Formats: sequence, structure tokens, C-alpha cells
Amino acid sequence: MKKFSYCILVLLCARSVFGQEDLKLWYDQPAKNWNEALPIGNGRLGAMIYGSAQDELIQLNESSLWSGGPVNTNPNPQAPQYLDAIRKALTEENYQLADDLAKKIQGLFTESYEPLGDVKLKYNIDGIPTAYYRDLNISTAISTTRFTVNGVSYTREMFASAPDDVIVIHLKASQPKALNFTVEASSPLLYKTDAISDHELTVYGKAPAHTDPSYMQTMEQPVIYNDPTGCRGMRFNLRIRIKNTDGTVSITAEGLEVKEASDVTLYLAAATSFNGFDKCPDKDGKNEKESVEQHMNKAWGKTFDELRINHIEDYKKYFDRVSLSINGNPKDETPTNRRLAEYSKGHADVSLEILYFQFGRYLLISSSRPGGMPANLQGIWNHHVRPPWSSNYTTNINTEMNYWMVESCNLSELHLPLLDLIKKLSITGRETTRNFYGANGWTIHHNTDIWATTNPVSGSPSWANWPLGGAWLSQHLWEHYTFSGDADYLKNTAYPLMKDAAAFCLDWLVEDKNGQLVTAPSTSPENIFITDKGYKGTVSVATTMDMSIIRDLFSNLIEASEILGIDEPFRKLLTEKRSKLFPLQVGKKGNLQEWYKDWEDAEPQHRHISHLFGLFPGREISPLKTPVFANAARKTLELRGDGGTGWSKGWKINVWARLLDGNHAYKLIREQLTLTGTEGTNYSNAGGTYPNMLDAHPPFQIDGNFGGVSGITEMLLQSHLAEVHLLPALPDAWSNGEVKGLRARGAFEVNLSWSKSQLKQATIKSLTGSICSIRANQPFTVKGIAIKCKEDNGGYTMTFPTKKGSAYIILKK
Ligand code: FUC
Repeated sequence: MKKFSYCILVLLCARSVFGQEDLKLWYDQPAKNWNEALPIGNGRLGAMIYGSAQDELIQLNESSLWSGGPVNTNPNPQAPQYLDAIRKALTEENYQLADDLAKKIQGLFTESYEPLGDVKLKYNIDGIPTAYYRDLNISTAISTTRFTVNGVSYTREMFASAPDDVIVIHLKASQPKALNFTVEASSPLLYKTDAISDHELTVYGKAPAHTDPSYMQTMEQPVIYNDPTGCRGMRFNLRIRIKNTDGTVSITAEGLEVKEASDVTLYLAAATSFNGFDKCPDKDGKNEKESVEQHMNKAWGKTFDELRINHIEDYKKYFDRVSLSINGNPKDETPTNRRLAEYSKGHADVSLEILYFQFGRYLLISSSRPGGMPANLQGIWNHHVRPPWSSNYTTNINTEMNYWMVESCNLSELHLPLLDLIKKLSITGRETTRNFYGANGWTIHHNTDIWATTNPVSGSPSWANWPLGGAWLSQHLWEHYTFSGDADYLKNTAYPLMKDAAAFCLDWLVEDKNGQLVTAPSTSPENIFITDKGYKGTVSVATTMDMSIIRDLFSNLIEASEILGIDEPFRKLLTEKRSKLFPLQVGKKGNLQEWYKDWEDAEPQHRHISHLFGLFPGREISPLKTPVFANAARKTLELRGDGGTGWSKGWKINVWARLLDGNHAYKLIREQLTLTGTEGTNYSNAGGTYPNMLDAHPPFQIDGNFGGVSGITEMLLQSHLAEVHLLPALPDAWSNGEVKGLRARGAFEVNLSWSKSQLKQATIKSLTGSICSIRANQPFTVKGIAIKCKEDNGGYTMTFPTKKGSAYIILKK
């Protein structure tokens, strides 16, 4: 007991330091649909909580539950023979033929992320619930529902515990014997339920052998369970065990029944037979029943209070690393959905913006944990058997966007699931480059899944035939190093994978008639050009995105090999090749050209801004170093407009921040936080935020949430130009504030405060003892450092050596 009181004291202290206890989403009505339900998760297990008083619905997910099995890496052995023909067509500027031939270099679709099941709690209560309240407290990662019926108060607390690997549901009534309810469990997949004992229910299930993407209507049977090979379609198991302090628990035909209790805890454990991307999930699968039993038995030995304390301690370890306050964090007691509605009408609510920022961090902590799968298109929360875009990993923007903020928001360990997936992709991706192009190295095309699919899928070449996913994902390997300064990781993990991704690029590049290195075929996801002859095409030569990604990879590798002092001949080769890469071009409208030629776009406001890769997430374009291209990028953004899907706006917040235009970035944050419809999946180009604060493409995609968090961080701190730029894009609306715990490249941890839109003080903690360059918009001094800051390109800079573990205080002069 003493130990627990001590823990609570520690937690309370941590809370008061950060003042983050008001970070709650809350509502005075139950959820009417999924976009109003509240997400909890421990990285592996996820739940959406609806909060109905009488008919509680808890929709469950498990992050390894996918359809399908290991990939066939050579589904189209004829593919390589078309490559020369496409290149010839492109040389002859026959874009139609190039488009047709690209479709011959395509393979199989990825599989789908599947829902696990639904748990229903049916309360036997007569009367209308009053004093209804439900929330998601993101400073503790606990969701609470409360209501009163006939003078009895009912409370439900739920959380997904990472340390104990179970979902915990604690139900209470304020009067003895008032808790009377049944527990039912089902699954949208193939399943059967069974009783393990009089207080334990189980669901055994099977995932489809194949699920066709929802956007393809090609198969009569889009969801197939039958698989004679035993190599497709994993098993899963869910168990619900009840601990009651009073009343009775029994098993009925429908499920479990609790009678005349007042305090009950439900333990939910789940697992699948997934045993690795290259193992048959059925015949060579893990024993999912054994896994569930282990999780359950481990948690079962602990009381609700113990589980709760473990959970909060574990969650806060990540969450409390960063705090943000703006303009004194005005309190707002309005339910979140109404707050969003008011905000959408133009009301100021900086605390809602802070909540959005921290909710994004909450979502990543809840959906991406070391050892598990990375956050997919919906994080870990999905209730569709054929989810939008298979709820997979779309690597031409969406997956990377999920992880843009992971390092800067001080969640570096949560990057590991993506970095681990990249390792697997390098294995299947090596076979893809060989089987589809006869090339070396590895790559991945526009999407992937738990099976590490890497081939070009079937469909429009504008998305299917984009082969630079490996090169883009390699940026994440590099960034994990630049933020942490972990040279062992760079040497042993990142560098070899990056080098192999570059090996593919080196093979993939060809010389154009001017001797410049270009990619051909080449697409600019997922846009369409119009040639001078009026042809609307997808496949051309050297799109700006292709060239920018390759330049980024080569530059990162050159730097890495210098840091490690290795591979000089390869470094020289990359340096030489980089100098021959087809360069950025400014088009006739003053814009950054998207295509090899200065063509028109079929859709001038297209949601993708692929050609701005060099501005963000790359570091090739900046107003400080390359003003000509930065101005062209700005023009491109003006022509594209501020519209777009949730993730598109998320990207635009980041690029406007990189253009050092905080007010424009802020305008987009406000648009991103516009309350949007709760029903349906209209696939429009509208963006917005659902009542549960999840991002709307629409439909729900989590990338917009994460992209928004990254954008807010980029407004407060940038470090991509080898200097720590304090408050680079502060909007007028955030005139006073403080942020603590952000990370910068060079392995620094940064606290910042500002008032009247000017830097007040910053503290930079050096994690590895590297050289630090600071940039601020006002003159500043560094305590204990005699050097003076100098005027530099519209701001002030200073460079000084740091000592590992020391903190440096920067004060406005
Ligand atoms: C890309 C986007 C779509 C959608 C999908 C998941 O293909 O162009 O808008 O976000 O990914």
C-alpha cells in the first residue's frame, strides 16, 4: 500500500509540473456512431468506447490482426521485360504508351487490417439516465463514463494497459446490488464464443485469407476465408474474465451475467497467431490461446488499483515529456463537440489547439509501441472488414506523416515499430526490385501491410507505379539518428539499409539526352499532367518528387558516411551522381515545377504536394538558404490552394511553417480543426475533425492528426538546417506561451518561453555534447558563453560547443 501512495505522490507532482491535468475530451451524450466514440490503446490492443448508459459498445482491435499471409514476391515474372519499352516510349514522348506499359509492371494488392470484435455491456436499469458524462483524459489515458439512474450513480473506467497488456474495465454503482448487466462478445470476422468458466467468456476467430481493397470492385467475393494451404488467414482469440467484489457472475447462452454487484472489473486479453511477416499464420502460427492465457494470468494477479497505477506510470513516462501552454491556457468547460463547433465558427480557443496537439501525442503513444506494428492508416482503430484503403500503410505520404512528429515530440522509442517494418520491407523489397526491374537494392511502392508487401499493386500508375517508398522511408532511419545522436544505431542499422535503398536508386536512374540523371518511368503521386498535345498522363520522366527524394537520400548517406568515417569510395560515387541529378525547376507561373516539363495539372488543386518534398519533410528548400526555390514553393502552394483532405492540410501546415509563415500555418490549423460530419465516408477533399477529434480525410485517417502535431512543432522549433531555430513561425494568435521537452536534431532537448510574440528564454540540454548552432529572430545571449550572436539572414545566430548532459540558457537581449 505504501508503494502505491508513493507512486500516486510522484504522479501528482509530475502533473503539477506540467499542469496538463485539464487535457480531456469530454461529452454530455453517448456516441451515436464510431466518429463520436473515444479511442484507447496500448499500441497492440485498441478500443473505441461508445459510452451508452444501457448498451455500452466497446469495439476492439488487435494490431496484428490482418487478412492474408506471406507475400508472393514474384507475382508477375513478365514485368522486367516492359521496362526498356517504357523508357523508349518516354524518350519518344509517347506518354500514352508509357501509361499502358506501366500497367504491365504491376502485381498484387496488399491485405487489410481487420477488426477484432465487439463487447457489449447491457445494463439492466429502468429509468432515464441523468447527469451523463463521458471523457477521455489524455493526461492519464483513461476514459470514464458516469451517469445516474433512479438516484444510483454508475461509473465505468477503461484503459488499455501496456505494461500488463490487457484492457481493463472497472464498473461501479454507488449503491449495493445496483450493478446488474450482461456481457456479450462477437466479431465481424468468422468466430464462435465459448465459456471458459462461470466468469470467463472467450471468442475464437479466423481472419480472412484475403480481403480485397474497398476501392476495388473486381472480385465477386471480396472477402475470402477458405484457404486450403493453411498459409493465409490467421486465428485470433479474445477472452473476457470478470472479477467481482460482491454479487454473482454466471454464464448464460448470450455471455456472462453479473447480478447484484456494486464493484466489478473486466479483464480483456486478446492475441492472434501472427508469427512474423514470412510465416504462415495458420499452420506455422503462434499459439494465440496460450498468448492470451499468459496475458490474462499475468494481469489477473493484480487488483484494479495496481493495474491502474502501472498503466498511468507507464503512459506518463512518454506523455509528460512535452508540455505546451499558450496565452495562459484559458479554461473551457464546454463539451468537446460543442467547443469544436464554436471553434469552427471562428471563436478563439487556444486550449483546444493545445488539446489537439497533445491528443496527437496521445494517439501515437496508444498506437505505436516498441516491438509492435507501426500505426497504420487508422492507427490501430478500425471497425470495417474492408476498411478504407485497407487501413494499410500508404507510403507515398500517409505512413511517413504518421511519424513526422515522433522524434521532435520526444517519443523516439515509438519510432521503432516503423523502423523495424523498414527492415522487413528491405527483405521483400530486394526481391521486388530484382523481380520487377532486374535491379539491385530494395524498395517499396505506394503501400504495404503486415506481410511487408512491396510490389507495385494493380491500378492507375499514378499511385501504383511509384517506386520510391524505400528511399523516402530511409529518411526515417536517418532522422532517428539525427535526433538521438546514436552513432551505433546509425552504423549498424540505419546506414546499411539506407545504402541498399540507394543501390536501387543508382540502378533506377538513367541519363537523359543532356547527360542528367533522371528517373523513367516516373510519377508524381497521385497527380495527372496534361501534355502540350492535351494528353492527360501519369507516367513521365524525373518528377520533382522523385529527384528530391533521391537527392535527400544521397545527401543523408554522404553525411552519414562522413560522420562514421567509412565508405569513402561510395561517398564519392554518391557525390558525383548527386551533382548530375535533374535539378529543381521554376515554372512559367513562378511555381516550383512538378514535372520534367512545364505542364499543366489535370487537377490544379490536387491534394498531394509531392513536389514540395524538398521543403518538407526534406531540407533542400528553405527561405534562408534557397530563397528562389522557397518563393517558387510558396507560389505552388498559392496555386494549389489551402483546400484538401485532412492529411493534405496536415502537410500544408508543415510546409507553411517551413516557409516561416506562422499565420498561414495557423489558418490551416483552424481549418483542420473544423468540425465535420459524423456519418458516412464521402471521400471528399474536405478535411476537418470529427467530434472525437480524429482526423477526417474524410473518412477517418489518423495521418492528419499526426501531421497537424508535426506542423505545430515546426511552428515552434525547426532544426533541419543544422541550426536550432527558436520560434521560426509563431503565429500572431499565440503571442505568449511556453513549450517544454521538444527535441531538435543534433540531440538537443529544448524548453522555450515567449511573450508578446518574442522569445523570452530557452533552455537547450545537450544529450551527446555536439556543436550547437542557435538561430532566433531577436538578438540573444547564452549564459556562461562569451560569444556574441551575429546578425544573419534576417535573424541572429550563434554557434558553440556543448558538453554532454549540460543545459544552456538562452535569453533575449
Ligand atoms: C493516398 C491519398 C488518398 C488516401 C490514401 C490512403 O492514396 O491520395 O487521398 O489518403 O492515400
